[in-house]
Amino acid sequence: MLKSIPCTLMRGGTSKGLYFHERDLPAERERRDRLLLAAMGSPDVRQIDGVGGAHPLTSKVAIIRKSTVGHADVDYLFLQVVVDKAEVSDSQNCGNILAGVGPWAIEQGLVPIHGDVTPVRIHMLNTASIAVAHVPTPNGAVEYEGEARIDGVPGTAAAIPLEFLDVAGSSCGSLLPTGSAVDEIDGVSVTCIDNGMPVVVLRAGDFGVSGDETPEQLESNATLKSRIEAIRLAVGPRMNLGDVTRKTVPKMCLVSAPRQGGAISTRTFIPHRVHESIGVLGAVSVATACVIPGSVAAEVTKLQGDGAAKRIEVEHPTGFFTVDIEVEIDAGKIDVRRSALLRTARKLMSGEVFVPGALWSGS
Ligand code: NQM
Repeated sequence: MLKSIPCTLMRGGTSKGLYFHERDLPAERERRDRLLLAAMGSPDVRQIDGVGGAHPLTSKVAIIRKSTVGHADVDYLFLQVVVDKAEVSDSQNCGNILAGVGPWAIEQGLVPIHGDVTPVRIHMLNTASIAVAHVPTPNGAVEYEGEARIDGVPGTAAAIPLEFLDVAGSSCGSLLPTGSAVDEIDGVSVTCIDNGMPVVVLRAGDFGVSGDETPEQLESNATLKSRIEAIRLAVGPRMNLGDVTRKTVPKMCLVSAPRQGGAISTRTFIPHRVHESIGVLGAVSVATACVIPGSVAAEVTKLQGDGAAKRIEVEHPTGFFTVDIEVEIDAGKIDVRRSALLRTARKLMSGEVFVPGALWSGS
């Protein structure tokens, strides 16, 4: 008999996924992952026998509970359910799915409403770091509708500002995990950076592309993909990520000079499909690379203003991603003071997802 598991389908930023309360899933990881694969319909490129959307950006899971640490309201574990392989990865965080965590936690009664905007402190388990989501709660309820627009999502919705407090080096141990702003790998200059997401910044021109190709054009370039994957596998251990063959990090970001009046143009492999826009923490990492002298990003970026606090418009295939960062650089020491940005989210459906009963009972 099919087994039902309570969950909510939500759009978080430019991603979509299932949001679960931790208590509704088995604690044992293998059993939990088998159930999530079945819920999403993986492994299958079409995810036809599940609710996944047949793309990494729509095959995501958030598992949430009341926080076990004093300085947060809720704990959030992000899981990437791989579309075409029987793999569920916790090797990365996701700042887009994060946008739905605050509204979900309030509606589940995990966080009380505080006036018109309720701050929700979220302990992100994948990277042991804290984000604060400012969730609109006028009239004592979460408001999803509003006038904020984010590129990559049609229409408008209520703004959910997100602030990251301590994400620098949260996956790799330090902001510049190789100890350098630029390294040579396979004859190519790369910047390895982790301001919330491990990213390898590469010059598009070094790969014979301009950097304003569509995701489809880049994905159909087999030579480009294999060169980028070879660099990814080589830098993984140098970024303290170990063997990254089966990991979804580091992300590989081709950068070039901005074309639309922003600070930098990006095309990001995540790491095998090309992002339709750019990941949240991926954008924060790239924006941070823009202000680090000598980095591959700094060479092509066009920055406004001189102060430590900057608004950086990261261009991507479907528009701009605006990141506010404050980075202090003193005698070579880099101190990331603040990273913040705007997302929106929408509750799409709440109910139960059905999975084969045998998977639930573990037989
Ligand atoms: O970088 C896609 C996304 C992401 C991750 C990816 C993300 C982030 O757009 O914080 O949001 O890079 O796999 O959802």
